[in-house]
Amino acid sequence: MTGIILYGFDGSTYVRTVRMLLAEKGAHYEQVPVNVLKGEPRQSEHIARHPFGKVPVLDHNGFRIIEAGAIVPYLDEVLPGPSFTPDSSKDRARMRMAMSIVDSYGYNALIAVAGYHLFPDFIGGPDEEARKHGVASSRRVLQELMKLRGGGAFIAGERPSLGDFYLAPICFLVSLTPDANEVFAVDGFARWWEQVQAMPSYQATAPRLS
Ligand SMILES: N[C@@H](CCC(=O)N[C@@H](CS)C(=O)NCC(=O)O)C(=O)O
Repeated sequence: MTGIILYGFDGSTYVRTVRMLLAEKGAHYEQVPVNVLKGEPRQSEHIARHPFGKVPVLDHNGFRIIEAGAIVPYLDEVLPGPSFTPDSSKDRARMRMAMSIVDSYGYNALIAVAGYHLFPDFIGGPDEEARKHGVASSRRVLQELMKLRGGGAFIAGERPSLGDFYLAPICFLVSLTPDANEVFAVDGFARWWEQVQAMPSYQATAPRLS
């Protein structure tokens, strides 16, 4: 028994990042499906876990961790199985750049596109200008992420890393939209996306969106 509780529903991209890693590690865990689209992260029960009202939250044998950028490196270190942190300093830097770029510039851009088509109410109603801006910003983010790769199959080398687990779930949501072709028409993206979609951990964590 690993003593892991993951708070957050399957539709959350950051929760899927954690789930992909847990799947790769073959770890058993309990999941409490705090639903973002129903506003559940902002209810007092969850604010007690995460004061900024976000998922994922992780509990490991009573040790509480918030923020995906802390959760996934922790799990990668403490769980047995293959490591998803590259051995070389340059590839580790690539992985960390990717995680930070997704956090700082990628998530909002890509979620503006996904949200416009898939959950407009959650992003304050469909806003055509915001969608167009989101498409342009998403392309810029994907261009930079594909450029920082050192020629490997994945973002930080020939094996998947935490950087790929950060980017893949949000790309999945965009892939369901009519803007996918335009957003994904970026040098190097098709090869990366093909490799990611073939990963069992990606396939095993596909959310059922109703
Ligand atoms: N900085 C946070 C971001 C997590 C995040 O944005 N989660 C989204 C779901 S993918 C969320 O909880 N949104 C709830 C809300 O904004 O109301 C992390 O790295 O964990």
